[in-house]
Amino acid sequence: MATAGTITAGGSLLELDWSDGHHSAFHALWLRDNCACAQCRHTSGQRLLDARQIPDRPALARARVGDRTVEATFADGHDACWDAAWLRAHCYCLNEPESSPRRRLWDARVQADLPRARHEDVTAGGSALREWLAAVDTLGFGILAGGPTEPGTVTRVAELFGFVRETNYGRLFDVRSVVNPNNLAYTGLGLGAHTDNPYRDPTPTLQLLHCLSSSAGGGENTLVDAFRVAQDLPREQFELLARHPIRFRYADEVTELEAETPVLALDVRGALQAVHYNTRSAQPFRLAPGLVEPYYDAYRSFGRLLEDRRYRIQFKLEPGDLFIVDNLRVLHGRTAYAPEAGERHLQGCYADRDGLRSTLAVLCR
Ligand code: OGA
Ligand code: NM2
Ligand code: ZN
Ligand code: ZN
Repeated sequence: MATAGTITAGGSLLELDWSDGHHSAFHALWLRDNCACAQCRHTSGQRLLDARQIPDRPALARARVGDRTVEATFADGHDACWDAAWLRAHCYCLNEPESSPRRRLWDARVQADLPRARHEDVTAGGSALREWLAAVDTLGFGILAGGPTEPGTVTRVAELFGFVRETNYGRLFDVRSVVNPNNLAYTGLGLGAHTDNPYRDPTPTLQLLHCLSSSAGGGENTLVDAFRVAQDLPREQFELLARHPIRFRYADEVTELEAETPVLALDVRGALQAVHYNTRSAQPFRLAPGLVEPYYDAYRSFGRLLEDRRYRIQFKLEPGDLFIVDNLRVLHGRTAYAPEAGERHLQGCYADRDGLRSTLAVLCR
């Protein structure tokens, strides 16, 4: 791996050449902070050394570069060591290509190749579970077909990979038409593409919906990759939706939830991180007068694209079928149905992405 090493800059840098032709320069300070010796790292992999204990500008006195390990002695006498492959993998020089995100954006054409698996295969675990979770991670949704119609199945599926996120709607909730609904989900009305619970902080990152019965006509589900749609927004409209937070709210007799977030939330690098879109719970916009019209233009053009046939997919859940979505990326909706003309009963629950990714990583070991 490492073919040569030289201490430079008065002991403050270690330059390494690698067998893949790459050249790295590690700061002595960084190396000391990441020393893998038994004094600095616990066998669990957790750090014993605290960056506050390191001298401000440690200097390297000597280095020995081996094929598998790199060792060095610091001027204060500390003998340090690192795994060579670990150092190569953690090189922080800026000419390295950014690791490509696992995310794969999609549009309506994904209908021809849905991330769909059989319920019994995935619940058996192993490679079928791994492949399905990997698809959910990259595409932001997945379908499990042909499962049982037993109530409570939805939380058992969440427990295959993570933990149920309990909310004011319960550990699981029944989605069917009821008298005096506290949420439009509990009617036969169509629901435009939306993310759930944007009024919650933090918003649940996964939602699962499982079909117990669906004899009523209509009530088909729609999904759209809002990250894909956001790519096609004119730049000024994208910026308006990213720079101005709006508020979402939900209230009933025992609950009053409110959260503020932009429709398009960006990370510190300026890349899209999360979408929050729910016309039912969005609160009146508070915008500078000069922004009211431009903001509405952007909000409505994004909302219209979310329903555009070019981007969205539509399917009918049969009893036993289930889908999961990344609730900060893939929006879900349903077409209207007539509650008098048959039964439609879904059960849903929330869960979180970190648990799913953890299970996926363990299955990939
Ligand atoms: C929901 C929802 C869709 C459906 O309950 O949040 O979006 O198919 N339901 O009923
Ligand atoms: N339900 C189905 O987030 C929302 O308000 C959508 C959620 C009520 C749990 C509906
Ligand atoms: Zn050490
Ligand atoms: Zn919903």
